[in-house]
Amino acid sequence: MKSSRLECFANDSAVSAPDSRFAWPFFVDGNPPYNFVHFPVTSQSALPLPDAEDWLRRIEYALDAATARVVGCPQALHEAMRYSLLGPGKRLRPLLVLLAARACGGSIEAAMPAACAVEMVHAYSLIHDDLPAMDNDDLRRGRPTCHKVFGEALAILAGDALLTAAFQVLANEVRPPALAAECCAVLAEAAGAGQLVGGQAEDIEANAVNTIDDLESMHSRKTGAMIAASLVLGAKTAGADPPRVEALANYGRRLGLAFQIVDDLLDVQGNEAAVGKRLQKDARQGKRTFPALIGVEASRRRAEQLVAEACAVLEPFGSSARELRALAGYVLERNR
Ligand code: GRG
Repeated sequence: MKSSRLECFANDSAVSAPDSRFAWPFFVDGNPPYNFVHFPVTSQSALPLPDAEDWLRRIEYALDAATARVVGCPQALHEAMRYSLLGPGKRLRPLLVLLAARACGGSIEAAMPAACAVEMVHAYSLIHDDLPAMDNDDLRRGRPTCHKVFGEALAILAGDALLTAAFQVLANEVRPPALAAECCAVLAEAAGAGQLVGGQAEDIEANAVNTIDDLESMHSRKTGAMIAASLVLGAKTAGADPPRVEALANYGRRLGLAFQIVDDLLDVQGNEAAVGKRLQKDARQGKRTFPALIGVEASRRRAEQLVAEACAVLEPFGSSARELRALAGYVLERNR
């Protein structure tokens, strides 16, 4: 029997490494850094992408490799970081990084450090959001939350470490260094006090959100900014020109808001086993949400409108953005 708390995703069958187009970060000093562990991706097959499993496996592999060894890291902290980072999430943000890079003619290999970085920041934000001082949740991605497994103090530190690791990956792995610095600045802005953290602060502040405009503004920062930043990072690693970067940011802002509206709808209408977290919490806490403010039907129409606008922005990209269009449809239809 395995003794590690990570046993829930360990799978002993070795799977060969993806092809050589995708080198980073599999080799350290010329050697594979660890025995490849294949994290299950079958539950994600609802993604409307050709080769969805292949995209996701590459992301899982890179996330695993990027955190396989952290020199000096105590074992319990390492396990807590990997428990949350490698748990069965949808990987929407890293996928957006890679698809944006593809839409701009870039390579997956060059975009992968940024894909890992956004998922690290996202995992940190989920750990901290679940803490007793914030949303006080016991279930995330269908499993006990990080603080329920590792304790509150270690969960806080695991979040801190993942946030820091995100910038380390960008700084070390994005080339050339000027582009790495630019990517750090993009991610810092999206994750910082004006966007993700600021949006979260507003969300927990009593009476900060009263109108639909307040709600859209708060969620644009809390949810939308990281989604838009994912697209910007993918575009930048592909060397896209400023109009293309801005078009993808625009797509991301609309998609991010639609994603949040669907999140609110899932809280009302979703299936807890599929969504993997406690539902009906918003209503119980009297939170301002899209369905609470404008009703279920109007919320769905608003999400559909945002997705249509997001897809319209992709017009200049032609067929190279077909996966991004498909992903926008998935955001509307998702059940988790
Ligand atoms: C603690 C700074 C800080 C921020 C927390 C992420 C977040 C901000 C709160 C999570 C609460 C929440 C339900 C937000 C709505 C949208 C959202 C970010 C959902 C979670 O993202 P998914 O659905 O999760 O992409 P997976 O698990 O699939 O990665």
